[in-house]
Amino acid sequence: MKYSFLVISFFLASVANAQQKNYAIIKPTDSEADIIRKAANVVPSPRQLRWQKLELTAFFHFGVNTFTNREWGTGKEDPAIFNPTHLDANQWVKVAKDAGFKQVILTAKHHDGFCLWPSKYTEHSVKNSPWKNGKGDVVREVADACKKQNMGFGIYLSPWDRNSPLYGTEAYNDYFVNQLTELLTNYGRIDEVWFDGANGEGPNGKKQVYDFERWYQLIRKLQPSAVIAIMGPDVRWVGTESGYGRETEWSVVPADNLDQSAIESNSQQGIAFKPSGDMTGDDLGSRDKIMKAKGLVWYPAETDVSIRPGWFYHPEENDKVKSPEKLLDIYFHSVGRNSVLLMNIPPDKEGLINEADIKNLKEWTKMRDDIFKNNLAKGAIITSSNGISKQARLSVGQAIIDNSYSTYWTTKGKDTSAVIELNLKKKKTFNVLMLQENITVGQRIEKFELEYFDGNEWKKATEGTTVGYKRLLQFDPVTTDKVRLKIISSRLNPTISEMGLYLEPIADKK
Ligand code: FUL
Repeated sequence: MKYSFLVISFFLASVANAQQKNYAIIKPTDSEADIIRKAANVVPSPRQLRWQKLELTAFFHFGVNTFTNREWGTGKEDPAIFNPTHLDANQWVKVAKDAGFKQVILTAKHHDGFCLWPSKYTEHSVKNSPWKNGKGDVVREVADACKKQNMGFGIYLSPWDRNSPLYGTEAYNDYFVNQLTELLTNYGRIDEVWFDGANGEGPNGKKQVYDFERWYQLIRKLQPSAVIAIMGPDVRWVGTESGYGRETEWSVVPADNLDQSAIESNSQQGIAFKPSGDMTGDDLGSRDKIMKAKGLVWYPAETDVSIRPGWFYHPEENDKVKSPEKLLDIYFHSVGRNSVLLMNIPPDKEGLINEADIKNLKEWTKMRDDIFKNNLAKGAIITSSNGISKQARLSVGQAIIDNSYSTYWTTKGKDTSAVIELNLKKKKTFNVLMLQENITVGQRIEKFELEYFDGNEWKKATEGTTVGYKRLLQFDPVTTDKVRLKIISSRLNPTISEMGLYLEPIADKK
């Protein structure tokens, strides 16, 4: 067999990317091939790409509920109950950083309306609490800790407010804009704004019609690099709070409300409205779904889950912190299923992350380190009959095991299937496969298989559907000196940025 290593300058690839956008409008006259081509060329906006690469983000649910031992506050709490004795935001951020998280999100205001910063627009805030004699600002402390420790910082601002007397009237939207403005202008860079979907009744029994469009525009203006999550245009809720994402997870999904006029004119080739349509079913982006679409958007999944049964700290849950094994399983089924994992680690009444959580986070981190420190594909001789490397000076093989996301393998011509063979040079045992597509080109792979040579014949080790930013698969251990990745189908040319083979030590179950 002849292998050809065609090397193409990276420059050409970046020129192609410049024309790609995070949406595509489908015309009634588009053929099946047109729709597939459009779907394969939808790419993340720069803010979405930065967010996707974080992989792990941490949630801090903290507020009056921490002191009342509730999950949803009433809005009638006395601010005097908010009194953490040892609040240390640097400890929160360090715990998260040590566990591999790259960004944190703080509940600046939950449904009770209590603000963790001294907002000018309400009395229901830290300014009327005994904590630091009413001079404290939790948002400031967490923002500063993130800056100091080089971590991303995001805010959760609950649209539902059970305290504000304005809730249920148009004036509440102004109130919300005022609070958002405080948060987006006084604390440096904000990387994520998280809007929850809850829309209950306020103190006057009325529900609010939220003016999301106005809030999105404000965020784009004041913090253009922030992603707006869940009730927003950039990041989609995966659809469950279990920590387990979809097996087949497309970041490109149909949107019913794509309209050229609603598309951002300024930057990032992105949309500025929340895509509508089915965002919680089992199949969001298959060929069948996209064929019926009016438009397509890059709308990636975020998997939120709490390390404890509740979102807020409750002392009686100290022995119910998820085990390191459970956290690892969640990691494989969230980050490993083309999603960002947003894990909640709620600080306790003292204002510290509890020892019980720290212990399990540490063990979980060690387990991940033990698995992923040693890529057994490293040093392999890699060949693919129809492959090319999209980076000058790199061979096809080097591009997928060089630990650099931007260098990648793809196919020549118009090939949508391919085989990449790895000669490991000596027998190795592994039971985890890691694959990454280069999503700056698009998400394309629809079906793949990993095979190993057992000395006589090729056998299947594992198989999967979508890859996206990252796919992890666990399987029964195999020992071999040769494996091949078969890309069986793809929307246009597939890409692989990185590939890994790892050995997950199987726990002694005795
Ligand atoms: C939910 C809220 O009601 C919970 O309290 C929590 O904040 C979770 C992340 O979102 O909808």
